[in-house]
Amino acid sequence: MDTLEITESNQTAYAETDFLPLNGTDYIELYVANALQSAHYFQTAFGFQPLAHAGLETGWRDRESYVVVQGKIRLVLTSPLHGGTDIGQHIDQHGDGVRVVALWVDDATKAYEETTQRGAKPFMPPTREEDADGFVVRSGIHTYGDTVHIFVERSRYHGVFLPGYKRWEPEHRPQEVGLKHVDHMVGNVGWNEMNTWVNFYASVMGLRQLISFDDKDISTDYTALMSKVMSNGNGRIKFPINEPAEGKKKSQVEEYLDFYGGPGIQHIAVETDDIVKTVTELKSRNVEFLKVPDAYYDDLLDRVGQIDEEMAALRSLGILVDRDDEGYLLQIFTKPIGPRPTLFFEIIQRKGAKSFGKGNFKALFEAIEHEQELRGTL
Ligand code: TYF
Ligand code: FE
Repeated sequence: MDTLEITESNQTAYAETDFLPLNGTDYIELYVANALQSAHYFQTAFGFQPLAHAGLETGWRDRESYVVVQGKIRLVLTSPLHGGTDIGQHIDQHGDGVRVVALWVDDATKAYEETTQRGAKPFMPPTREEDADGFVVRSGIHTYGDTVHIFVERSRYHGVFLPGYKRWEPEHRPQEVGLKHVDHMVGNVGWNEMNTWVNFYASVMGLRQLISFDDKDISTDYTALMSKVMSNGNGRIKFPINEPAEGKKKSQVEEYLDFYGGPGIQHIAVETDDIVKTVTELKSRNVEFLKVPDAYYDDLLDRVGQIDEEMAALRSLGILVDRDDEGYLLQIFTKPIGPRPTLFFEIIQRKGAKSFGKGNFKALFEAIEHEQELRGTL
């Protein structure tokens, strides 16, 4: 299988030919039934800080959004204000879920032209929005399912978030938990659709395949999937794409597709530089994580070698460890954050490793199967 590792040396080559330079994730917008309560949850449980609000008070009539922030991660929680909206339709079909993965660019007009010329389905033509704090230009294209990418050009904007939003300053602020930035965002697509979307990200957005593994690597008795990771040249945007594969029982990706009503964002991986502290704090706030069997830790040191963290702490918190050629990583997965077994979060700390925890797939997927069994969806 063809793989292309992005190294220091070919990274420069990309930068020169990059027709779509991406500076990073700008924001992630979720369509949710109750934006106020979702914002409260992300503050109280995950330590996000209140940033901005727009709604009736700011002149919007059909929707309201709360924006929360932690490190460089901005989440926008949006709800409709009456029936019959596209937002309401999205929530009815998918439940609370990610509608927009917004990407920070220097030139949103060029981003739109380059991607639509290469075959992207237009979502929003370049649009200038302004207020007293300056202006932004945003444009957008469709990706898998009902998910869209919005390109955000904000170098001439100095306001709190985007034009039209007001600073949101509630009195009480739960402490941050140490989340720094988005590491990767994974999409689940339909049967045999992985390569279609890999090609989309390559040809339309100029991303390259980072690593790949097939169902022999990652099928356990019941759960099977295939996955390829697409990355941009500077590595700030990493989009693994999963498709279901045949297994003995229902694939976790198929379960997602059934409950989400089609392709969409499966997990958002956020980076911390102290995973033991972050996970301890999240657990004290009742964020629930998948649990691997205790036996996982018995031969952990044999598999990953010497690590800085206390084994006892990792074991008691259920944090997973994997090593690659360049270092190691620590990771843990929340349970789905809503009623449907769809969207969840990953907390990751990288200590040199640039991979995705392949050595953990067996233990992780068995833990997911255990949850599927409890749900009766296997
Ligand atoms: O992003 C990744 O590839 C890892 C592993 O359903 C993973 O976090 C892959 C599929 C999945 C859960 C985790
Ligand atoms: Fe991940």
